[in-house]
Amino acid sequence: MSKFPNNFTWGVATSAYQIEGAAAEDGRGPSIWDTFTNTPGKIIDGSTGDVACDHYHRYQEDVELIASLHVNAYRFSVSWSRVQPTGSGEWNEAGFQFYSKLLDQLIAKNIQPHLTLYHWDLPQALQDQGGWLSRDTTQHFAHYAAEVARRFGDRVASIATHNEPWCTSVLGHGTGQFAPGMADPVLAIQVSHHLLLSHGLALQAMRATGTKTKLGIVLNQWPVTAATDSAEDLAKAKLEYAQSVQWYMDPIFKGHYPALALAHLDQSLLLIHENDFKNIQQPLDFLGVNYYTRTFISTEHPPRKPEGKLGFSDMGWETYPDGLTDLLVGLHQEYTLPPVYITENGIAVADQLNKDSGGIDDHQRTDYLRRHLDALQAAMQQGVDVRGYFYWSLMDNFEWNSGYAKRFGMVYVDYATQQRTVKGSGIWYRQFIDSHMALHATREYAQSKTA
Ligand code: IFM
Repeated sequence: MSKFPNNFTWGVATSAYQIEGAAAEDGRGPSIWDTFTNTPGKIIDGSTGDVACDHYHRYQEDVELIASLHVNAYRFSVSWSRVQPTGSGEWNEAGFQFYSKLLDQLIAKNIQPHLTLYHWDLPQALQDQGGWLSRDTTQHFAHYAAEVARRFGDRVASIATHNEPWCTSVLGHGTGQFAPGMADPVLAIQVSHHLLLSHGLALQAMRATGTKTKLGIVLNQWPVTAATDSAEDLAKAKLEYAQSVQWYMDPIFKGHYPALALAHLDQSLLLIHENDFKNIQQPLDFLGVNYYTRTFISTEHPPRKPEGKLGFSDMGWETYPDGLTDLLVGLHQEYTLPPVYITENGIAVADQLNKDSGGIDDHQRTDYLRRHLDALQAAMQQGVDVRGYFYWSLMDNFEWNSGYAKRFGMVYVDYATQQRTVKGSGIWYRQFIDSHMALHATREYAQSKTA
């Protein structure tokens, strides 16, 4: 039985570059992902986001699709270079119009829009000036944030500054798997600092507009499990948690970096200005948590692997719902959290369209979803103030360096025809939301009769 509160937010999520397409239309400037995908060898299937799900042209149909799932919220991101082609200077009115029409459509369907400002697609012009390695980018970001808040603040339920800054820092600058494709861990640390700073500056710039919308950030997080009780495994697991989770949480909630992580890096290489932490540690209206799996640490050679009792996704990620409970309860114990939203949670499955039935039986995804919703309830019962859940993703889309080879959607996309088909998991989610609503309606009715 659903123990989620009556006013719980039920949503699905996407991001601009992964679904929009229309890469060079109506004045959109190139972003670092356009450059990266057009660099041979970077994307597994050699694809780009030039067309993606063609959402730019099909947004009306897509809003109908969202509504058909009976969710009450939709999380999406704004492509910075669509609304400001060079990341500074001129605004592109056609770009703003697209999002404005999307918002109108969502609101008309009673779906709350949750907007993310940065889901990894930095305008290429800013990259040419140093990208996130340059402090100037933090100012440009704050300027962009304020403009979006001024224009859309009264129509969106929330604005998140960054999505998963860990990915921009580590995968974009530390390992080079993501745009802009730099592979230097020292640069990655500096980038993480600038991302955090830009978050704090953007929050202040948005608050200064007087917007009443809820402001926050979205972090990808995981609990870290040591493979054994050996001192080596335990120490490495602790360090990994400090470097990935606490590295972002501590500056935002405590105003400094975690000492353990600092002790493991050459601090002379990290440039921090006076007042940076003051700027970063801004009060948040919400924290977005993206959870997919835990991190498993083994110092043995070859390393031990998790048992994976519940299996692995098509990305090779272990299905580990208890990790969601552990993570949230751990965060709740360590920090004074604002209301939390699970802004992403989902699984890639090698879905096949059943030619006979025309449907997609993705029971592995349904099982993942059901178990994670149970895990979320368990965290809430232990006192974590969770206000909403967004499944990643609404539909199959461009999965970064995996191209179109991995499918996370509740809706199947046939990329040749752009036909969308709701998968079994989407039907299950709709029924789950319906029964949750019906339960509350029944409770309210019963209460009104006994009052
Ligand atoms: O597709 C991504 C999304 O853009 C950010 N979070 C993880 C998802 C799955 O890899």
